[in-house]
Amino acid sequence: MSEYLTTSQGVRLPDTDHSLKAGRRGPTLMEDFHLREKITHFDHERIPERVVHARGAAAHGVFVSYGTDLTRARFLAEEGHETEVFVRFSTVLGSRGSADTVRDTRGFAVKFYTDEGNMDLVGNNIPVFFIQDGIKFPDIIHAGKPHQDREIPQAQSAHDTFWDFVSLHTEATHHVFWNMSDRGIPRSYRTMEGFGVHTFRLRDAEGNTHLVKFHWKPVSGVHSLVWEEAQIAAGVDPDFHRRDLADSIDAGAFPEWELGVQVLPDDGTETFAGIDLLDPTKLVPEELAPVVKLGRLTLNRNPTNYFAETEQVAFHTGNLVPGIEVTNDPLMQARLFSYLDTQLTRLGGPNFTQLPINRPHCPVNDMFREGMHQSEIHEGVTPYKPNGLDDDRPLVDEDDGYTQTPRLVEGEVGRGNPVSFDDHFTQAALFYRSLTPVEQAHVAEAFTFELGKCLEQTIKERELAVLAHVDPALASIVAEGLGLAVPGGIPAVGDVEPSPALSQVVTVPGPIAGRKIGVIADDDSDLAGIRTLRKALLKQGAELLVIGPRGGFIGKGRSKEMTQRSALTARSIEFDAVLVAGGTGHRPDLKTVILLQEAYRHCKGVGAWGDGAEVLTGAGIPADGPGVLHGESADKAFSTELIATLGLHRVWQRADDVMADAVAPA
Ligand code: HDE
Repeated sequence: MSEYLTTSQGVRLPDTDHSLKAGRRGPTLMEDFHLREKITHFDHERIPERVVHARGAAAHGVFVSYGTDLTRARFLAEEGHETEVFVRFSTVLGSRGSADTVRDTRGFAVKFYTDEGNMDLVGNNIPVFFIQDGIKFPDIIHAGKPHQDREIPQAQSAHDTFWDFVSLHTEATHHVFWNMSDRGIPRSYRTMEGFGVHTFRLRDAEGNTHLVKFHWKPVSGVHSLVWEEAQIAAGVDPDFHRRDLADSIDAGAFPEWELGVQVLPDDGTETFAGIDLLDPTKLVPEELAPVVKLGRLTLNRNPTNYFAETEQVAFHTGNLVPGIEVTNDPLMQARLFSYLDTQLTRLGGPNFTQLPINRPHCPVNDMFREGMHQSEIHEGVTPYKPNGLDDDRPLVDEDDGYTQTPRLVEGEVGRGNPVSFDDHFTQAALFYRSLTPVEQAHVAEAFTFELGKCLEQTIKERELAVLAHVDPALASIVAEGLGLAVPGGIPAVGDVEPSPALSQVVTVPGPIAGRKIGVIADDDSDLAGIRTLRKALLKQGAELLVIGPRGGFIGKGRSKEMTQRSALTARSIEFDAVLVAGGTGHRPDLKTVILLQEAYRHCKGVGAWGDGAEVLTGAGIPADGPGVLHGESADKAFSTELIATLGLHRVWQRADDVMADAVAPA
């Protein structure tokens, strides 16, 4: 890289601020090759955004294997084996500049640069999908994207075409329930589970096989936002998740996940406990097949250039290494075609695998030459096999090369699903009934909101009928919220065995690394208390931010503390808990009141030490409300209680008081 500014041809430039003109006030000359080159490059700086998953954020990291006998894939089989990875998270529906916190499925795509070639696990944060057959993908995406005429609404499903489609295409029901649950609005990428969705086949060195479902389990626990918070964030900080990911890596609070698999017998039936494993609208409850951990992923480095890395990275479900195979799931089969195909246009030709972010970290010899943007200068004259001119090189590896497990394929050619794909409602009911009451209330609220945004009455009525199939009680709450009648005479799913693993609500406090705690303070506040608290939180990897009455410093004499936020720049969504420091004397202004009330309403830890409690009372926060913390000082007892509250993520006991009305208005 030159120290001096140059043209693309390496010619040094004395001036890049003025174009070449005939006279100071004269016309610009064609002769100005620097102007023309600069503008031409600018004119072509955008590539087509991804048709889905356009909005994303990514990070580099490392995967360390725990070792397993299940597969011969070295990066999993060998204990302690380290593999570099690049992970891109995304929303599905929105354009590249849309907000992070919209209600949507999140992509969770992992590229393992293994020493046996690149392996991509292109998953989501939801374990099931809208469609059973890839041929329906354009339909669900066309329905979910903004309306054809006005191109609104951006990045959301709360509109007629989405609900028109899913209410008719009932195999989407299970996925829709996940989207309407808290899973549709994650707290951060750090607190999201990931799923491979499809059933995969693992093969060991002896040729033994198992069917598996991949899971990513976040070390920080699985947590979400509440809907109002997500909506506020979409306006106040559209980069909410992207910022959180980058900030936590910068701060050394590295996001971590454990990779695991549910192991299922490969007995030729491709069915487990009555569940068709080739149906991507079905999950296998963890209570029936526990997740066996295979290794740990740590994201420890931010990209240095968004375009070169996050935008140009190309994941492909067909990037597999020996020992990991796909199954006949018709959704996966279509994906195997789609990724490479879309990338040819998005990345301008067949050589995008040579881009630094896509290039394997092991030696490559694919015999491919030519094509747009070829950046290698190959040697030799024999990019073909067999050849006699180069001793028939490159060699083929008959022992360790990628092979598919032999499997018998026979059947009549035709279009249609097996009958085992017919039940669209039982697993939606399984999911819904496995949630705690507060999570169920969120689902009811989300359906009511989304259908409330639809204009066509018939669409609302049709979706209510779908809900009645799944759970009549839910259907009647939503119907009441919409002011419609509950559809009658619809056969509903009977008893199902709930799967507690599907709920996100925790009863034992989890880790709080990466969490943010806002402390409202002014010149009179107990700054020593703030420092003690900050130390205690830092030990847990959490960050304390001082919210002052203005920018700069607060405090008197020599004791000063920098304010990270002022009343104007602070909004509750940024914090996992909001406290008032002892000694804080100022009467709560409107912004402080809103800050505290939002935090309280969103069921976050709220509290004060010393006479800071008066600010809380002034903001209308009930002193004896659930999860309202009080301390004489910011001592150990206070920080211990705060850490435990944060570890539970939210004070859900409060939800009954503040949210019930929103679900079913009188
Ligand atoms: Fe994708 N999907 N998909 N998808 N998908 C793409 O590939 C597609 C599906 C997923 O961060 C595209 O390079 C079809 C399921 C993620 O770059 C495209 C079908 C799951 C990402 C494409 C599916 C996913 C994509 C868009 C039905 C979860 C973002 C640009 C057969 C298991 C990857 C691109 C990234 C991206 C097609 C279904 C996850 C068009 C045809 C199921 C995380 O090729």
